[in-house]
Amino acid sequence: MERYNKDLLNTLYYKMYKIRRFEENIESFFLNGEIPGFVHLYIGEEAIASGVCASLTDKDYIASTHRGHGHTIAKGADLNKVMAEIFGKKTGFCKGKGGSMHIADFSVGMLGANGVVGGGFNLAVGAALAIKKQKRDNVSVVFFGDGASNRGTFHEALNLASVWKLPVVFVCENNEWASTTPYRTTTSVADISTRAAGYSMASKIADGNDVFDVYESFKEALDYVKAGNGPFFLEAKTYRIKGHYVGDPELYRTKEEVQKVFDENNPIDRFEEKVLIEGLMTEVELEEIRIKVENEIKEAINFALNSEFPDPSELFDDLYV
Ligand SMILES: Cc1ncc(C[n+]2csc(CCOP(=O)(O)OP(=O)(O)O)c2C)c(N)n1
Repeated sequence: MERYNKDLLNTLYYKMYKIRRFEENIESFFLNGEIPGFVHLYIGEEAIASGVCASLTDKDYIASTHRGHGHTIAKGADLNKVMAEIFGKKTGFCKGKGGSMHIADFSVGMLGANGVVGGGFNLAVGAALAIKKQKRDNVSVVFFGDGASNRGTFHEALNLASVWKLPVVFVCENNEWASTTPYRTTTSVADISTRAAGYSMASKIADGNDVFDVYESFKEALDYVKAGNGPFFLEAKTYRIKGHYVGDPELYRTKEEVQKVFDENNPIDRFEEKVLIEGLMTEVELEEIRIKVENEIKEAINFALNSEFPDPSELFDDLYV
C-alpha cells in the first residue's frame, strides 16, 4: 500500500462518497416528483469511475452511458451544473434541455452521457484517433455495460481501435444486469474481457467493488496504452444494486439477493474497513471528507432548486441541422 499517499486516498474516498451521496439525493428528489424524465443510479458501482478517473487529467477523454452521473462527477464536472441539468434548470450543462442522460462537460474531457446503449464506443474511439493524429500524450476511455457489449458498435469499435492502435481503454462495467436481463442468459462468454482476444487486444479483469484493484488495473492499462501498444480492455466485475431506473419494480430478482451483495460487497464500506484496519486513514479524516461532500451537495441542490426552468421560447435554441 506504499504507493497510496494521503492525497490519493483522499481523492479515492472523496470521489466515491460524493457519487454515493449525490445518487442518494437524486433518488429521493426523483421519488418526490421533483426531477423530470428518467434517472439511472450508479450506487454500488462508485469504485469503478473513481478508480479510473483518479489517474486521468482534464486533457484525457471519457465517454459515458445512461448511468453516467458517477463518471461525470469522478471526472470533475461542476457539481452545481450537473445537479441543475438533472433538475431541468437553465443553469445546467445543457440549459436544462438534456437531463440526466445528456450531460457533457468538454472542459474536463467528459464527452457525454448517452441515452443510446453502445453510443459511447465510437465517440471514444474517434477521440482516440484525434489524440493519435495530433500526437498528443493523452488517452480516451469508454465506460459501458455488459448489455452494451452485445451491440454491433462494440465490435466495430474494438476492431478499428486495434487495427489503428489507438490510445483508448475500454472499461466494461459488468454489473450482471442489462435492464431486466441477467447477462449470463444473453452473453456468449462468462468473462466479457475474453472478447478482447478476438481483436488482438490486451485485457484484464478487476474487482469492480475494490477501488484499489480498479486503480491498479487501470494504471496498468494506462501504462500499456501510453507506451503506444494500442487499446486495452478492462472488465470490472460489479453488481447493479438499484433498479435499472428509479421506479423499476424489479420483478426479475429478489430483494434478498440484492441486499446480500450490498451488505457483503459495498465498495465504500470496503474502502473504510481497509484504510482503518491498515492505519492508512483515521475516522476523523474520513469524517472530514464526508462533511465536505455533504456541504458541496447541499450547495448544488440549493443551486438547482433556486435556478429557473428554461423558457419555452428557448426550445429551439442551440439546435442545428
Ligand atoms: C440502442 C438501445 N437499445 C436499447 C435501449 C434500452 N436500454 C436502456 S439501458 C438498457 C440496458 C443496458 O444494460 P448495460 O449496458 O448492461 O448497462 P447497465 O444499465 O447495466 O448499466 C437498455 C436495453 C437503449 N437505450 N438504446
